[in-house]
Amino acid sequence: MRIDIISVLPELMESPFKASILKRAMQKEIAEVHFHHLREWGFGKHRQIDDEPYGGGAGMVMMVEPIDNCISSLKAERNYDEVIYLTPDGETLNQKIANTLSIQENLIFLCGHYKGIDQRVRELHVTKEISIGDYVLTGGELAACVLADSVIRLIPGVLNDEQSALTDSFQDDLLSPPIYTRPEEYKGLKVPDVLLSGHTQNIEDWRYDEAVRITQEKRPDLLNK
Ligand code: 6GU
Repeated sequence: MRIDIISVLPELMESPFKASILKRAMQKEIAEVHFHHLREWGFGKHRQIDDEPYGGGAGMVMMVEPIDNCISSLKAERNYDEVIYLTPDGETLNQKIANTLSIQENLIFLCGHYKGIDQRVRELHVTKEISIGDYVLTGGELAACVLADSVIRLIPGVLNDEQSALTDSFQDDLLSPPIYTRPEEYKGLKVPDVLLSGHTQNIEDWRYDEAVRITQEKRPDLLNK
């Protein structure tokens, strides 16, 4: 998978791809992430990329032409499955969206800033709008990292069997059951006997029952879906 991320602040997004599982995905060439500094497509000496809104009002608007030129230059190189605009008014990211995107080949992520982008960028290029939740961030960059992480880890070969995404919370609309490691007892708190029993079926049943109980307690909305 190739992800091209367009932003005015690409430096905000470098470290998540330089550690742990995402780093390994890059090294194994299962995923590649390319950053594009929108300023390089800006106008004039100041590389202008935003301007005042028609009709007045507070805040600046990201201009259509630099973004159009940047996206068009990428599209001239390869076909893209989706052009995703990260915006608080997009569809809220969930595991199903991540699953769907994880089987795509080429994606563009466009990070919004200021008051947002000129509407004509949406009309010309954007095929999907995604938000990561009902709160406002200063820009789409952190959301782009969250989206990229949720998608890249699902690509076959990124996680090993032990990390398998199939047992993730949300993959079956259940939260994960409690987990324990050594020691068997700590400050009077004991690991449940069943986990020490070696009885595979009982362990599996216990984990499922606990997952249902915890989901009922914390996120009953998931059970009612
Ligand atoms: Cl994608 N962008 C911004 N600026 N704020 C957000 C968001 C995105 N998702 C949730 N809040």
